[in-house]
Amino acid sequence: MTCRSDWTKKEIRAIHDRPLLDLIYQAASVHRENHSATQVQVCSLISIKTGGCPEDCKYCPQSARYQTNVTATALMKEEEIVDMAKQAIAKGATRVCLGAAWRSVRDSAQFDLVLCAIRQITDMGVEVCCTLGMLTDFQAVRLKEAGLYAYNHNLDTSPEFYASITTTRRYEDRLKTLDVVEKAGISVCCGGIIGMGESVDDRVGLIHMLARRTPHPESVPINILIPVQGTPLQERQPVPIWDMIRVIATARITMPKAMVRLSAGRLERSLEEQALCFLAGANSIFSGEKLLTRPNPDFDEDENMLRLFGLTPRPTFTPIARNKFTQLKCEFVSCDL
Ligand code: SAM
Ligand code: DTB
Ligand code: SF4
Repeated sequence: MTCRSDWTKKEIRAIHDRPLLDLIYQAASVHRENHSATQVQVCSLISIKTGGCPEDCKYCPQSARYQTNVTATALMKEEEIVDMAKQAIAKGATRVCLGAAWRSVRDSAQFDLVLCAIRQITDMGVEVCCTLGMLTDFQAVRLKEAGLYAYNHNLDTSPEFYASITTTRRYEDRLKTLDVVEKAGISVCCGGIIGMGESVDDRVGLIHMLARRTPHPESVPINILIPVQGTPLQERQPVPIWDMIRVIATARITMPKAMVRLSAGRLERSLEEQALCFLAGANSIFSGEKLLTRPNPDFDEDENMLRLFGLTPRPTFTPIARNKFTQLKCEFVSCDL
């Protein structure tokens, strides 16, 4: 199947609104044509710098503007990051995502430390992803040279609804960072959240923005809002699982080759509900008892779930062999910051 980037909103809305079981059937068919339907990528998140973020994303417990139970911490030490990654890999993660509550990356000893951690984790033979906020071209090139496989930077919702969620940056800033990432040859991981009070048109609008990119993002995380006490979205009621299934299936049909990641919000969902999400085309999860700050199913729970469904963890995309240039760079920059 060829990947289209000329989707109209009307076409995407028509897919989204199909009779539910018909939609799931179509998404499952597209999934099987483009992926091994028995493999699920198991990713692990490490919050390397938690809280104290100057941005005002209304869903986020890490924004310094809201009184949540998150305590702002300094950037973790390199050895700690690498140790946590080792533990996650030992438990079966094949992709490790490092998250920092930064508005943007600053060229500093802190960034050098992150680069060194990326090099070391890449050497363990897994895909390394990170999400550090906005980037310059040069920073993206340095991340690529360090071996970074992917960069996560979500559009979160439609361009129209975005300003109701975040006011400290514009949608265009997000799009610009995605272009910077792509230009540096780093795989794009970009998705959104459902359950923030957006309309169906906003969900379609988000998928439209993603599915019109050439190429499509290689990874599309779909988060269900975790309403966090102290954030402006604390009172949001959970969305019905059918809404999540429609969004996953629509992402799968419009972006057939993407990894569609069932991200935040799984802890509150039953096995039956998660099984339907996999059937509708999700083929990746975050495992481990913590996301960035919120609880999540642990590795053992997920291993049991995958076994029950007859699914197996997907091997990594990356070659284990280390890039010579990366090696030279790592020796050049001190890793004992
Ligand atoms: N600061 C970086 C940024 O904004 O790109 C990276 C970290 S941010 C926490 C990564 C993503 O996590 C957000 O774009 C959002 O989609 C998701 N997220 C954060 N808080 C969430 C919540 N309470 N419920 C669901 N998803 C959430
Ligand atoms: C993504 O889309 N979801 C992950 C990852 N990318 C970085 C983060 C989810 C965070 C959930 C809220 C928390 O743990 O603080
Ligand atoms: Fe900061 Fe990212 Fe949270 Fe927004 S989503 S407040 S940028 S950590």
